[in-house]
Amino acid sequence: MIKKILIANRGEIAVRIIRACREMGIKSVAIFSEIDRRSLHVRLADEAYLVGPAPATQSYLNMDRIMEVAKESKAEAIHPGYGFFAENYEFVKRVESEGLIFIGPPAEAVKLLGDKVAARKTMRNSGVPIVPGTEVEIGSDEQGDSIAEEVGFPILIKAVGGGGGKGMRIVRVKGELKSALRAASSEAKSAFADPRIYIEKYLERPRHVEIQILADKFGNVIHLGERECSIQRRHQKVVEESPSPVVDEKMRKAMGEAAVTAAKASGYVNAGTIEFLVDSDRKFYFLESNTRLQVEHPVTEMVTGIDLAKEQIRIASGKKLSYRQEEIRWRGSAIECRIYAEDPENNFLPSTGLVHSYWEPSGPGIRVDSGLYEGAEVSLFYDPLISKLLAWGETREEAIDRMRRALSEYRILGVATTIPFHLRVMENEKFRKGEIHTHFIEEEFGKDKPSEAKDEDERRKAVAVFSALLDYQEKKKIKPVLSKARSKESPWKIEGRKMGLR
Ligand code: MV4
Repeated sequence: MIKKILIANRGEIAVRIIRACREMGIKSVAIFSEIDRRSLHVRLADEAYLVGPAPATQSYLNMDRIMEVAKESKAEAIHPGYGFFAENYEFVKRVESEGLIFIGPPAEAVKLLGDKVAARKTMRNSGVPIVPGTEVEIGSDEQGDSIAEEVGFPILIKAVGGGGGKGMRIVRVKGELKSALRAASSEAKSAFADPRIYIEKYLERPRHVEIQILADKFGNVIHLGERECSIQRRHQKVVEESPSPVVDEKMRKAMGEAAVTAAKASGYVNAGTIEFLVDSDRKFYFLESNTRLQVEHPVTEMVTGIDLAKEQIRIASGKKLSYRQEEIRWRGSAIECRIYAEDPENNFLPSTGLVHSYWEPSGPGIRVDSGLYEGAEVSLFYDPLISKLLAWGETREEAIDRMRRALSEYRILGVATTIPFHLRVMENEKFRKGEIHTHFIEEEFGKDKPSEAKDEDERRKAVAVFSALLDYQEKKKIKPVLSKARSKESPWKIEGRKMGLR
């Protein structure tokens, strides 16, 4: 077994991996930037090394420095978490060539699946259903024309090097095709340094359902069922759950088998995800794959009881899978709310500042994966995802009720968060019925939100301001606000002056 792992990441995912290491008796090495000195991942790791200034390009994306730390700390393996170097072919190559273990798939699988056209080809050849479209990049306007005719409008132009929604263009009529092909290609060139584009049939309001897989180095591949990820806003996932309200046992088996085939066809090893689009007839099509541990992996952990981070480390150490497919059992329902430091009242504008008070929810069925603590600083340097709140229940209804309860207990003061928005999703009639798709948020919350929800936001804000004040008084040992009520001046004004606000 690997004895020491460098975690090339920060925040909640670094904490998650350090926890797995600690449980397995493996030493953990954290890296941190100048503004992350006091972070939770630094405090929890066995060792921690400064890698550079706050901007990620100079710290968490500084390949030379990270390799240097790996050598210096005598780590045998590197876990990339998600984002940063997690799906970077050059990084995986470098790690492999320096004789270290990359905790993830082999470089060649990262390369193959990162090329969307090559991935589609691989899937088609092995019988995994793909969205109708091309398995070649578009070479000319004429070729684009004939393919679009064949596929039928509307079509979607995608970037070969893309993914995650960047550089896509919907074309509904033939007349718009030529200029769309041009625009998409130049966008792809500047975004991914790769101008190649291809065409797919555009599916209206599909669901996004993905399958978690595990593959060891001996060719054993199993799936751990699905995650429903349709609730997203501008290609940023907001809520994920397992099981999906549309997937039954038969469909899970069919999708799971397709995902296992996809993994085998691409020489996949370690934990991975195969994404599918599901249409209104519940037909599913391969979309793309994610060659990493995903943000939403805990919903699968909660329904299967399998620790995915630990399983990744075992696989990378050369162990066989701990489970056979027949041993996988799913129990109950799990939901994740991704809490972002963004202001839902202000068009989800990123919010920054000092987290001056922090109370996490707990109790039955609740899990919090976060790097937050009182005194933490939320900056614009990194991803705005600050916490993942998960709820498990015997039924989907119980999971939703627990999630509402936990969201209402959660207090993060000092930065605006998406907690109030999540409460509105949990209370939404269509969400509760499981009637969700990839355009759910724009359709349900695009317009003015209902006034009741507004009142609840106001109430929560007032509670937040008041508890911040009480908290401040307690720390400074000053007299309570309310004892000032006799004064002619507003108590808020007096307290404000004391706090130096004036
Ligand atoms: C699609 C699609 C409809 N038809 N492909 C967006 C992210 C990228 N990974 C693929 N995406 C889509 N591809 C076809 N042929 C709709 C989307 C899409 C989407 C997919 C998954 C989750 C959220 C989405 C939101 C908007 C569009």
